Formats: sequence, structure tokens, C-alpha cells
Amino acid sequence: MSTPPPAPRRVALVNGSFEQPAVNGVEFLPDASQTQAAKKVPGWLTTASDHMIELWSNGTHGVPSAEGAQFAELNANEVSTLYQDLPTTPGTKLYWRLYHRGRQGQDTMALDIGVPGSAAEQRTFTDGNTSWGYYTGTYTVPEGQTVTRFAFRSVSAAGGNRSVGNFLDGVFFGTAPHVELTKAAIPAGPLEVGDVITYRITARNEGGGGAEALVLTDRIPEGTTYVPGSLRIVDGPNAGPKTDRKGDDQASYDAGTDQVVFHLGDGATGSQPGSLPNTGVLPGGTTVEYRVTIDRASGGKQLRNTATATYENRLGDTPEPLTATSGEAVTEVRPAADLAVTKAADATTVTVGQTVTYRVTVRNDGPNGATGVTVTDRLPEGLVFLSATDSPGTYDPADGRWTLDELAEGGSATLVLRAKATRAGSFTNTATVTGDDTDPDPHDNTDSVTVCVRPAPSCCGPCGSEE
Ligand SMILES: [Ca+2]
Ligand SMILES: [Ca+2]
Ligand SMILES: [Ca+2]
Repeated sequence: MSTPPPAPRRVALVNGSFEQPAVNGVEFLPDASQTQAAKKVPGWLTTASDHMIELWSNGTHGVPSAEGAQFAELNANEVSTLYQDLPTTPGTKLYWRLYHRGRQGQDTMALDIGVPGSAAEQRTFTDGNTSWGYYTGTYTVPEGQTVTRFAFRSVSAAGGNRSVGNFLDGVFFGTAPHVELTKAAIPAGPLEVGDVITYRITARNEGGGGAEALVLTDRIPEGTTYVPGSLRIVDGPNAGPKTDRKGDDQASYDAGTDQVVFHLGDGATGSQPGSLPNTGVLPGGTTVEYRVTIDRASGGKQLRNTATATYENRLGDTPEPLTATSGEAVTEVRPAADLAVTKAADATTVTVGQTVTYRVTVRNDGPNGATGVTVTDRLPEGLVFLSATDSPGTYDPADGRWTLDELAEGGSATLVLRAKATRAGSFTNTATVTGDDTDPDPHDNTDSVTVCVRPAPSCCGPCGSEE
């Protein structure tokens, strides 16, 4: 696998849509340099000597905002340039977009991008006062330019007063979106067959522009089974539990493809994915999770899982489809062996003095080979050990332990025990198997057989008689 290229440095204007601070009607407010001011405009600076910026709320004097609830007028009290200086990496491709509108008629504004203080005009915009004009473009940071100024300059306004007119809104200037996915399997493991793993995936947009149409998909890892009803957006837009059903909320589980799907970001619904803001706006990004159960067949294996996100860069003229892939989450699963024991006797009713032959069979139903296999089968009182056929393994009549150590997956072994009935009564004999590995089904690890021993017939001798 090749190393992915490093994330482009996040470059983005602050407060590009002029939504901060909230204003009522038209307000003249200090620019971001006026740190002593209680109410000022974050992000933006102006060359005006009074440092004032003019913000309008949606609908003021009949002018609707192009995006959100507020917009700006280019010049407050005097002709000036509205700008932001951004740290930039030479060679980076930056995108810009904006809405522009005239106030009293046709207004013209210039966009300058370059070294602070230089007149690096990119283009001019002329719009009337009946609708917003929408413009996009790109700019590649030249060699050696580590700070780039993005600036609006008034050129002319209908009515001749350059301090009236040139409305601006929805301004973006910065790098493309760049989603990074991180994935965690919780708990870390190693785990046992039957345990539950929570997969938690975080998407962060380390780029500048919004990651549009963000869809996160995760195939349920092989060797695990999805836990129904475990979809959740843990953090970020639309946080909360989600149903497995498709279309009713932002997440679903598709049994056909065995994958979970999340529509992420602001504005996401059951039918539409949303937009994930950059980490300047949403530092934690958004996090989702779901759970799986470890299948029996995964004993002794590693579970591997990778999540994928698709999204779009819509800063250019046409949407650019992009993909992000998480690192692999690896979970070790401890070996498991389902041992089972069955016990039988050749006769369940005998007479004192007779021999009982027991057969104890141990089986390994997998999924892995078993180690440390021991069957404990202690003869009850009233039955005395005669002999054992114990290969493989060894049977010790003193403690009743049949030590096999290893038993291959699918393998079985049988112990034949012969014992003599020494007194009358009902005697239950139990065999129990244990091993070093996890047994996913302990119910079949013990088995018993009961033998009824009748008294010997009274006897005897040549003069006696049986009844
Ligand atoms: Ca706005
Ligand atoms: Ca759902
Ligand atoms: Ca078992």
C-alpha cells in the first residue's frame, strides 16, 4: 500500500458568510483588529481608517441574503478594501466562490489575491440590484508566498458614491475538503468468540471547503455478525441512535450487502447526505458506531475492518468525487475449542462381582485445535478400577484424570474403563472435560451414566439353593 499524500494544510476564511456577530438591520461594527471592542466582526479586516465594517441582516431594506441570515456591504463610511490574510503553502490550489449584488443599480467590485499590499487583481464583478451574482475560481499559491491576502475592492457603484453598494455574501476562499477517517475497535482485544466489538469511526474534514454529500460505508468484517439496532451517530450533526431501516433517518444496515451506511454532516437526511464543515468549525468532526458479535469460526483468527467515505468537492465548476479510507482496525480473537464428552456403560444393571465397562468419548468440535485437554472420571464408591484402555493419553486411576493434552479440531478419543461392582446400590459416574481454550458451548462438557448393582444371589455351596 502506498502512503497517502499528506493532507493539504487547512486554508479557509473565517466568517466568510458574515454570520457573526448577529446584527439587527444595518450595523456598523469594528473589524477583527479591534480586539478591545465587545462586538466586532471576526475574521475580516478593512483598510478603512475607522476600521468599520457594515453588516446587514436578511431582508433589510428588501435585500435578501444570498446565504444564511446576514451579508456585508463592501464600504461602510469610506472607500476601502475588505480582506483576510491567510497562511498558505506554496503550490497549494485554492478555490474561491462568492455572491455579489448591486445596491442601487449596477455595482462593480474587484477581487485581489496575492502578497499583502500588492494589487493582484483576479477579476471584477458587475451585478445589478435584482439578484445575486455567483462566481467561482481557483488560485494556485506561488513559490515563496507563505501569506496570501484575499481582498475585495470597490470599483464603482450606481449613484456614484463608492461607499454605498457592492453587497457581498457566501464568500469562500481556501483549500478543497479533505476527509480523514479514523477507526477504533473497542475493546482492543484479544477477545473471545462470542464477544461484542464496537466499531467507532470518526470523519474529520482537514481541508478548507465543506465535504459535501458525505456518505460513510462500512462492510461488516468477515467472521462477525452485525448486532441489530446498534447504529449510532455518537458526535456531530444529527447525533443520536439510528434505526437499521433505510430512508427513515441518517443511517441503515443493508443485510443484502452486509454493510452499514451513514449519511453524515449538516443537512443529512434519510435520503440525502450532508456537508461536513472543516475542523476549524467542527474540530471533532463526526463520529459513528455500530456493534458486531464475533462468530465461532473466527476463533484463533484476526478480524480486520476498514471504513470508506465518499464525498464531493463542490468548490469548482463541477463536483469532484473524492474518497477517504480509514486505517485497518485489527482485533485478535483467542483460539476456541468446543469440547464435548459422552459417557456410556455396556450394562446399566449388573450384579455384585460383575464387571462394568465404561466408554468415555471426548470430541473437539472446533473451531481450533484444543490444548490442555483433561477428562476427569472418578469411579464412584462401589466400583473398583480393574483396567483402562487409554490411548491416546494416560488415565490415572488414583485421581481419575485422563490426560490427553492435545486434541485436533474435529478429532475424538475414547477411554475404555473396566471396573468391578463390589456392593449393591445405584452408582452415578460422571465424566467432565476441561481444556486451556475458550469453550463456546460448555453445556456438553459433562456426561453421566448410572449403573444399578444388585446384590449377589444368596448361596450356596452344594447344599444351598437359589430361589
Ligand atoms: Ca451570509
Ligand atoms: Ca435508519
Ligand atoms: Ca463444549
